[in-house]
Amino acid sequence: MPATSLSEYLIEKQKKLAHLNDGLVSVLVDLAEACKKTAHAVNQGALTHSLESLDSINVQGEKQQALDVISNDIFLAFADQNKHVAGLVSEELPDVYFPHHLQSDADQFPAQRYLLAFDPLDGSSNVSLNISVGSIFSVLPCPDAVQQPQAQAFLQAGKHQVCAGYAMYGFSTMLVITLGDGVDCFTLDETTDEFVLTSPEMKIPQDANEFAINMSHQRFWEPAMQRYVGECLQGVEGVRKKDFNMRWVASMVAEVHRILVRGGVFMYPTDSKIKKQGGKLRLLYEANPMSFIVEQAGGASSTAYERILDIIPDHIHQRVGVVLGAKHEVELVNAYHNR
Ligand code: AHM
Ligand code: MG
Repeated sequence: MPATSLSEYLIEKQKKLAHLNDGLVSVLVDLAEACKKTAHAVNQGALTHSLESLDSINVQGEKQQALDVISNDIFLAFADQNKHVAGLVSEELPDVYFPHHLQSDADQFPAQRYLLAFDPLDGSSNVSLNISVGSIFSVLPCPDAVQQPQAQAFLQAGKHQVCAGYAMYGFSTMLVITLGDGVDCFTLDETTDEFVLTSPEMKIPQDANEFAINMSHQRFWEPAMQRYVGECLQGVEGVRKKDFNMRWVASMVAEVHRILVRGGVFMYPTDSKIKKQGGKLRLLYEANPMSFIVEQAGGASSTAYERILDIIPDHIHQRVGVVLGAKHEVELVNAYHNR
């Protein structure tokens, strides 16, 4: 059977999904192009001196890497020329960004308009180590018929996303997307510069024997999280009656991809150290898109207390605790926390 390209896939999906209009297709095609360009920048690595840290600090209070800025500029450039993008928020920008096309063509905007939220380079503390990093994106409907939707327009629960995805820059560049109709994975064929469908209909098994958490924060965890991980560590002799493996890449894209490929559960819970800020991971462009993907693959996603996709955000850079992956494991974590 001939390989299915991303464009062929989208034509087929348009026949099936009412919400997949030409505007949304063009946004998704541009996001895929931005991911290709970012992959190229990441692959060039030390050759272009892009693996260095900068002196600048982003809105999150984190030191920026040169590649954080390069990848952010790549995504902005694509949004600047796509009339279906009404505004965006990025991990690297303090406020809502309005694409240039809005300024140049003030009176005309199309009916099909979307809001983008993205992390242009997630896991960027890994770039100097040549460990996989990725880009994460979320597409929301634009609720207002106003030219420049303000931050309030982005404060929609994640269940309203019309599309979410990530690209992983690893041995090969992969693009994983959901349009609310399952999860499909594409691999970039560098000989044709096209994304080709390689793993359709990815599914996460409901049970797991692998967990991912940064164990160095153990002393700050809530008792319920101590209990859950403690029971995993007891192994076959303990209450869970099975051995668990553990992984921590410190790159959420790589962790979620592993869970889609071979199952497991990923946790970055809130704890006594980061409670004030709500957690480590950002709701709009990390937790929400990954939760949409995981749920569409048959998994579950919560803060350890509530479903992430139900949360109505307070502000665009809100942070939350994240527990996602195998449904039965997430349910167990929730049960321990909600007791
Ligand atoms: P980033 O967006 O600044 O890269 O931060 C998010 C990353 C996630 O990819 C990963 O799960 C987590 O931070 C790792 O954090 P830690 O270094 O605390 O283990
Ligand atoms: Mg990130």
